[in-house]
Amino acid sequence: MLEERLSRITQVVTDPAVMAGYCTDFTGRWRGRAPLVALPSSTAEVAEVIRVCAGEGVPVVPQGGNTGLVGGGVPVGGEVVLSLRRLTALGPVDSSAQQVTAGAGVVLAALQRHVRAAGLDFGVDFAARDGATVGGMIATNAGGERVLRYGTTRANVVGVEAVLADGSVVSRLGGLPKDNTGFELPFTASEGTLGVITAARLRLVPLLEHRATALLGLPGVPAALAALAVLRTLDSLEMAEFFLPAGLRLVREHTGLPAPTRTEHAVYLLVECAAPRDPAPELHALLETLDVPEIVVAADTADRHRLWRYREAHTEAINTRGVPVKLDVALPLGELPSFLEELPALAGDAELYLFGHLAEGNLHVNLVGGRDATEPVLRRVARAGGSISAEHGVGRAKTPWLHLSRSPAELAALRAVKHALDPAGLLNPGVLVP
Ligand code: 2HG
Ligand code: ZN
Repeated sequence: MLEERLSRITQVVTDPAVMAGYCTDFTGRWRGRAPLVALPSSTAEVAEVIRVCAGEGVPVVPQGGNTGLVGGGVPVGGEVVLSLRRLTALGPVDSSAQQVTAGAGVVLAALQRHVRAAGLDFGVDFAARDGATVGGMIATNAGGERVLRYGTTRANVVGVEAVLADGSVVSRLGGLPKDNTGFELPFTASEGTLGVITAARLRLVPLLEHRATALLGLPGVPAALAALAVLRTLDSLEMAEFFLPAGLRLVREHTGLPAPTRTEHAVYLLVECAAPRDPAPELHALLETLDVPEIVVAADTADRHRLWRYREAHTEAINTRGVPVKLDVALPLGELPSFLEELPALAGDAELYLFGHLAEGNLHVNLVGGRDATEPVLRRVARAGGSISAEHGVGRAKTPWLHLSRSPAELAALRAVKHALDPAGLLNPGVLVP
């Protein structure tokens, strides 16, 4: 019996009440059944679990912090959930190489605390930092709030260790920034379909403790883009996040926060600069040259975090309205104004909440209730030369729409790679690869 065989190798959970947390996603939209959850505590255990499941022909859904939003980490019916949460080893920070090795189950906030204590930082940060894990971030190539400065997770990984579908282990944790011994196996953004990431060698960046944050109230998206163009002349710019009045109202109801500005504005742009020396004087001087109706400047760290909260609390505030359809899309910046004008009509009778990462044209289109507007919205994004999945991944949510962003030749190549590495379709079936 599978349960018996796996229990001999590692920790196994079968209690339905405990399993529920592994079988349902954060939004409540994606849920399924699993015979059990396996919680290995080492790479060797992961390899053993994979070997046993392969032998029994039982598919496996790898799962990190279960903060994903596209149904890529929860079972549908009958897959074993392979949770990597117990792989929490954190190696010493190598200050000369500016690197660290982290287990797949290390939570982003724990990684941040660990490397900041050594005067360094990790270049990726986002609202789900207290739950998201290193393995999941790599498997989805997570983006977040600092992409304009440090790139997505891909740019912050030197190498990974992973278990393949046959239970063999591939390990590139040596930390060599230069190593052209062939092409890299494509684990980044593979969403658990090609291998199970168990650890990673991560690139670190200098810890910039001096920060300056401001919230701009603007008359529209074109004005926000104009402000962004000027702000980008600052080397210290690290964050340019936007939200709209509807989302702000929801966040305020949910958090009890007061209005952030004197009057309501059509668009809010949250910007943050970080530098080795106080970036506030240059940010404030630049802001004075802009024609912006209202600017609120953070007075101290607590105030900075308060301003962030208006943006970061969107996801949890939207959940209070019901189970949202989340369309995480990206468009070329020049296409944003017309897309946003058409969006309410495309959304139909659904409640529409919109926020995201302006510098990458990454919009989080959240729809609650009404008719499912996924198809018209994604088709419109594709027509504009955008991406149907900017930073959350494809998961189960976007698989039917992948052809809108990838050509037939690309889809055939994806299938060929999947087949080569996982011929029996053991790893995360139904996710990403159509
Ligand atoms: C964010 O930017 C996350 O806060 C979540 O990517 C987006 O909830 C969402 O739609
Ligand atoms: Zn985001």
